[in-house]
Amino acid sequence: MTSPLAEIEAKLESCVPLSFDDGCQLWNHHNLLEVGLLANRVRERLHGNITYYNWNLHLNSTNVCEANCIFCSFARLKTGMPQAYTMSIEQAHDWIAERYHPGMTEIHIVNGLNPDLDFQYYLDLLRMIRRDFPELHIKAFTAVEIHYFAQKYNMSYAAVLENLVQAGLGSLPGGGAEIFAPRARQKLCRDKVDADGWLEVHRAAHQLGLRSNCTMLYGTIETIEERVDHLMRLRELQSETKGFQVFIPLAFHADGNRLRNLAPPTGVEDLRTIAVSRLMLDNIPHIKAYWVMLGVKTAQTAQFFGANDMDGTVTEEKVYHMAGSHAPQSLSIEELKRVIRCAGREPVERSTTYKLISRDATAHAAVAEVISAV
Ligand code: V47
Repeated sequence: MTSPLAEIEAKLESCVPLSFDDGCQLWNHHNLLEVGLLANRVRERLHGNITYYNWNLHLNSTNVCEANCIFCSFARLKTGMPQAYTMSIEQAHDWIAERYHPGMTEIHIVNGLNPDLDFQYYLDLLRMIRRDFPELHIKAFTAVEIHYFAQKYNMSYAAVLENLVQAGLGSLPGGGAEIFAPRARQKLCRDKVDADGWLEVHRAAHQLGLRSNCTMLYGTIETIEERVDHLMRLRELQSETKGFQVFIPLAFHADGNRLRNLAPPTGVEDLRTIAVSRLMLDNIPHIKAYWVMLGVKTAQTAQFFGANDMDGTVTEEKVYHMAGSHAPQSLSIEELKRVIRCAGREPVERSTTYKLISRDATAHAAVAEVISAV
């Protein structure tokens, strides 16, 4: 008897992109291991035994946010509300200085949509980091924030991005995509830019030569069809611009937000989402199992279900910890390497844009050998 996944398998073997129906079938297929095996084959074809990580730091310089997203535990609607905060540039400097170590390569910045800040604040923030921490690549501001700046300060997306790049921006993170389908998006985050706008910001960034990441929030109220639609829309833009470097599925966390009565995604759903993403997004090179969001143990397992990246040391994360993540606040480089090795993969340090970072000649030779075998 032929396997129900035989047709999909044949397409994967001849590198034919999967269809909408294939995506739904993979999500509904009863046997997670069969789906995982297909995803792992693609993952190993692309990346061999390598799992990437980086040495990074997170900064959220304000959590004041006009958007009232019902899944969010991090934001506070107005300045002055309990737990609302906005760092001055000096405070942001000190926050980074307290956590910075020579050798770190990236700072990841995501903020609320704060009505009380002018554009100069963001330019000053970037300039301060470029001046005082020149080794850090600045991956900052989701497409939702870029759209907000464009509207509020009356500029085109390209003009916003060009100004930010001149001040030090290096690439865009993938947040704010949530779920593109209007039915779910209206309920989850009606104040945010819609799907077309989110995609248009990334298109504008790619046209300027910037690299960016992309995400999908899963496990709230979306249907399987809406997830597949989301992946296909990302794949479509990627076939046009080739600017996305990594896809990061983001599992819903329920503590402290208005969807707290929803049961969060289980481990099986987490692994299946990683696997289906790897299989559907044939033109996006990397799939990240973000350990803060999945927990270290599932992120390790995900390395055999399609993922080839764990994210980095992170160093104080707020968005997921305020929503109930029990993962540690940070992992050291040694811990990251250990958990990747224990998962049966070869840890390789990367820059934000997936350039190999080798801190000694032996590591360089070992990695060159692994890469040449792929
Ligand atoms: O945009 C917010 C999501 C995103 C919750 O680009 C939630 O490398 C689940 O985008 N449950 C921010 N998800 C995080 C993000 C990210 C993280 C790590 C790496 C990169 C990258 C990007 O987190 C938000 C939203 O989609 N989010 N609240 C929640 N309760």
